[in-house]
Amino acid sequence: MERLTKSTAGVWGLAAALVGVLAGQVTSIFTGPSSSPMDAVGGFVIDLTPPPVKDWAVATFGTGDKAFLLFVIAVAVAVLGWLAGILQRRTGWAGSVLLAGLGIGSGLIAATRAASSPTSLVPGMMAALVAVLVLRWGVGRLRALDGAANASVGEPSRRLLMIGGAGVAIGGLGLAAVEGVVRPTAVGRPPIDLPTPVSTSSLPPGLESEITGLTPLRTPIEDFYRIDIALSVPRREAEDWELVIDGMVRNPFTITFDELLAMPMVERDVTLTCVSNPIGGPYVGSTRWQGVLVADIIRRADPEARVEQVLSSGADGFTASTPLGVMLDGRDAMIAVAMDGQPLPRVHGFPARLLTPGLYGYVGATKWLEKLTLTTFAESQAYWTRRGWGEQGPVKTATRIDVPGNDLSAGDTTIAGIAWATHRGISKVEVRVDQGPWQEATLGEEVNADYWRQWSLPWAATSGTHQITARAIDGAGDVQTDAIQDVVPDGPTGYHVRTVQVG
Ligand SMILES: Nc1nc2c(c(=O)[nH]1)N[C@H]1C(S)=C(S)[C@@H](COP(=O)(O)O)O[C@H]1N2
Ligand SMILES: [Mo]
Repeated sequence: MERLTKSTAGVWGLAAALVGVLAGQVTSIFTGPSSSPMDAVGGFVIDLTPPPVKDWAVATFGTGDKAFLLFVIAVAVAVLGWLAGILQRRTGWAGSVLLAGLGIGSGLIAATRAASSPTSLVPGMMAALVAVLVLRWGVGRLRALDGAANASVGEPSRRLLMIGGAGVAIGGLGLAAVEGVVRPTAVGRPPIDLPTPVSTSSLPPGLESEITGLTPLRTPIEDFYRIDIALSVPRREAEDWELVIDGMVRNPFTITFDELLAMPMVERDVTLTCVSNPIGGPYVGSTRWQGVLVADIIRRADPEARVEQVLSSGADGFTASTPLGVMLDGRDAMIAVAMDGQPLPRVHGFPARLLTPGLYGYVGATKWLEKLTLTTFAESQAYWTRRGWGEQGPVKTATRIDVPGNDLSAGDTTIAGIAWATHRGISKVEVRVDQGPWQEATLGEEVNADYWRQWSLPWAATSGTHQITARAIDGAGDVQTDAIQDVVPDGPTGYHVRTVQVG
């Protein structure tokens, strides 16, 4: 009876690969999250993913796009492991070479990514070593058993298969456990003392107190959307954080977090949204931000006349190019250290991030901020600009209908939602039911031109299917365009239309 069948070898290879990944992930607990083989390879894949595929993933999986990517990588590792087992059985060496190559390859990727150090190589090497040892041991043993022609009548092959299976299961569970241990700590909010806010003015009361289902005027931080290219949340501590200001300046300098906190602070209520937020989508949030004006930092650096943009870099390798004019035109672009009166949560950029009112996040909201380089657009392109997105990203006028839901009964109800045209403000919102006339909605109190505005309109709903359409008019009197445009390359346009069934 042959014990080293093709499938036994395949299962062994798969187990070896997964145990190897597990060893790499565990090692990365000591060498830092950016050295995790899964995250490094994931980040590498994200960087290489063509924009249409990335858009598809975001549209299909939303913020779960990263979990989907990690799943795809895990499946790929399993398949390659299987293959390695079969190769090892046939040749006695090729499977080891394949697994070693995968592990070392992931180490090299980790070591060449932003935020890496030479030790980033270690988890990949460890993964390679463990995977090869497991593969060689298992396949070697089975071969030996096959070689001993009259081996016992017992069933070592089945036992070994079971060991292999257990290895896979333990590997999988271990991986899940490691993720579970490492990740939640990354989303917390380290305790730091913030200077007393300069203004303590409160927001006006929001319409949500009367209209259930309407987006609250201020987004609870735990509900604030998260979009970034970072597979594992960068962990930067306030004590060793530094911001480098360099480029075409007469006075390059570096400041520590304490020095930043000692500078004059401002507090502003600002709406932040993503260029990839589809019409009616969830990637928009509003809160109070506290920080230091970028203009103060720029003035201290003394820029040369040719500077056109500020290229900001985050710890995850992300960069954004913000037009210099926008940072100096009084809109109060800031290096934010707090949102909603609390230190930034890690997922939102702890300890400091950029925030530029009126621009999409990819152009002016770099999280885990590390560097500001004053330069020209020709000299350096930002992360998304290099991938085909617009160089400048002013936020387009948008309106979202929150209520009513899809199913309601005939009678008096309320149509309500939010509208934003950040930095231009919202002067009017109009609503239309089916092909009826545009009706002016009641607006919530204005917070400021950089903040979204709530709106509502009473509606006597009649039975049947209805289409509700909403549009906004910005502070300059410009009506939101109905031309439908996709999110690529500089943000979507078109009206949010909601179809409702009235019973
Ligand atoms: N370091 C870093 N900063 C980043 C990004 C990123 O990928 N990395 N994404 C940007 C994009 S596209 C958006 S929309 C905002 C989202 O900020 P939030 O996650 O705090 O809501 O962050 C911006 N800042
Ligand atoms: Mo974004």
